[in-house]
Amino acid sequence: MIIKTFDQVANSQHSVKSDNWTSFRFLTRQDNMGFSLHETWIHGDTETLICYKHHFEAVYCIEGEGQIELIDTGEKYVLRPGVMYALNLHDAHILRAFTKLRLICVFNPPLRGDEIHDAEGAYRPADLEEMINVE
Ligand code: 9YT
Repeated sequence: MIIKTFDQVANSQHSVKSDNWTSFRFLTRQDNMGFSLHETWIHGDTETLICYKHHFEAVYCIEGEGQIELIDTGEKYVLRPGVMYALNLHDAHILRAFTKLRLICVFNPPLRGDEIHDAEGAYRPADLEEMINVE
């Protein structure tokens, strides 16, 4: 069994701060669960363009008010506690946080734990990460 507390994760290299968000990665690739599990805080009054080309992500909102806008269709969805969205089509979207959002995020394949978004709002594919680590 694996048990980790928020404080342990927050004080580790698996706590990652970006311009618009801070992500606490409770489970990462090294835990060999087949997915990673994060608590992510999206900073209030921010807009983030995201397109996870190489990953699937499910997101469950537990705090805050926001909105997701799909780039392809312009559709907008309310984000508030109790709402889950899953990016099953690698959907390009804008994540708007009207207040600080607390989100529980699951990634498949799992993140290594220290990633931040590239210019396109994506993380590198896992196999590329492994090649870089071998070099
Ligand atoms: C909802 C979302 O994708 N936010 C960006 C950060 C990411 N979820 C992460 O790595 O925790």
